[in-house]
Amino acid sequence: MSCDIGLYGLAVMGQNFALNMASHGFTVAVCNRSPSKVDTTVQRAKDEGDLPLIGTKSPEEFISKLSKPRKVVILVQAGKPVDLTIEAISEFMEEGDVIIDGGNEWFPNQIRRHEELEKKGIMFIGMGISGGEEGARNGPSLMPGGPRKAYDLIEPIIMKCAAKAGDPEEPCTGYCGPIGAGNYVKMVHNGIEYGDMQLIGEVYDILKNIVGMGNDEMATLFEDWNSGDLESYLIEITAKILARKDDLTDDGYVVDKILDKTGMKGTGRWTVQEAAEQSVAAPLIAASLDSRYISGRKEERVAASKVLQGPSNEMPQVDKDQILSDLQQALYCAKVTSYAQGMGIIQAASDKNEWDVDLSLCAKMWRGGCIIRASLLSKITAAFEKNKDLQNLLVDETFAEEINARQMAWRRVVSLGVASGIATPALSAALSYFDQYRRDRLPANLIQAQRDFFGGHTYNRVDRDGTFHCLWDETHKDIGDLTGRT
Ligand code: NBP
Repeated sequence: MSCDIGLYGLAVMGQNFALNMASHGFTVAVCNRSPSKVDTTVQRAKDEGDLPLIGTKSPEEFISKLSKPRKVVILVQAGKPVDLTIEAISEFMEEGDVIIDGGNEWFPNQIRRHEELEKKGIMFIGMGISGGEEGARNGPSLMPGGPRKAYDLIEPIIMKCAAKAGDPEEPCTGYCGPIGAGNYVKMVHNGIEYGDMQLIGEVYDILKNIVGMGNDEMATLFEDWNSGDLESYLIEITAKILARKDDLTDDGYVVDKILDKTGMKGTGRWTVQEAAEQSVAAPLIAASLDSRYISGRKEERVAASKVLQGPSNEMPQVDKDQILSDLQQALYCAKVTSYAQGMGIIQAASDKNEWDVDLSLCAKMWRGGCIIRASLLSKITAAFEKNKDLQNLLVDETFAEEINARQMAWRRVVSLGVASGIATPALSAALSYFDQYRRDRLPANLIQAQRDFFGGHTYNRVDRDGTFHCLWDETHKDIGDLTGRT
């Protein structure tokens, strides 16, 4: 049998994505470093309806089963294993073939691989995949970046295998841009995911520790929110998580037994690093990353809790209906701000690298299959479709109107957290971002004056053109326009 596509790497993601492609009628050849996973995958293909999938036990046999131009998806652990796999399989490939790495990879690594493979005439695509095991099997969000010619070869396959979303339904995939762009979009997706999760965590903290709600009541609230503006996968699973009883002890809820330490694999950190690299403010994503770092210092926190105190006054009295409505609105505003920051990072990188990433496509691809899927993304898609040059999502007419109208709820939530000693780093960081971004004059004039005072860094004036420096101590006067002076 001559196969349409090959898949190398049969752990959780690879096995499921191979079966996904086969269940869409594509004949798939599979291979893995340890042969036992090949047997498991072949067996699963049989069990799941005799899907067109064949197992191979060596790179040479694997490549020999593919029709030309050959297309191979790699889904092994990111980093060195990808390089080793490319080395092993490319030996048997030829000019015009395509390798697609679906790992969560640091984008410069993909650019390097592209340059190395280009010398052999093999095309390389870095494709971000989101949705975990379930998405890989039933429809993930796929974010490919690489040569257009290579993308055209895989488009018919990925369009069928990606998740579908929207009305009318569309595949959650599309051409992100040249090599690096797809992994970059996926990286920022993960940064936004950190933000969404942290925001929900902060709301949970307020509901539990200020409003005093129990798990079942909170679960019902999240379920209710999931049928409105906040409809999303993460809100949906939060409702389920909160309601889950602990089978292990037959006592209480699982969520209350889980150690309060959040793990991470690095993509959130990359996003924050990249935001700094592109000089784009992404304080909400950074606050989410910082919160994971603080959560990791459990022992220190336990010791600190014995020394440091919160506010000495009683918890503020809250009107329950008011605070629940405020929280819903605050969460919505902060989510929009989070997307504004994430899209800002992608736009800056796209400009710098000349990737020409379409932000409406990013939002469209994230509507289904991935962890951050949310009904809000249809509105974000529409905002960027309406105005390709939208500088910031917050200034889109629809979002501006919504946030202007809901901001008092957001402010009340943040104030309540501050007064109660319950930290809301992401909700607050988003609100501060909003309050800075919406102002035509910031205190940055004073900071620039300080820079000029101690370092002669010069400044521009609001009333005339040119570059100025002031002898602050001596004359307290501007010494004039320095433009052109050496
Ligand atoms: P893992 O990231 O756990 O990697 C396991 C796979 O890598 C196995 O097939 C293993 O082969 C192979 N491998 C290793 Br480890 N070292 C190798 C080497 N030196 N040469 C060849 N193969 C090697 O798998 P995963 O969780 O399925 O994820 C695959 C990729 O997809 C990763 O980049 C991940 O970041 C990304 N991703 C994962 C998820 C998720 O939810 N898990 C979601 C989105 C993206 P072996 O069987 O012989 O040990």
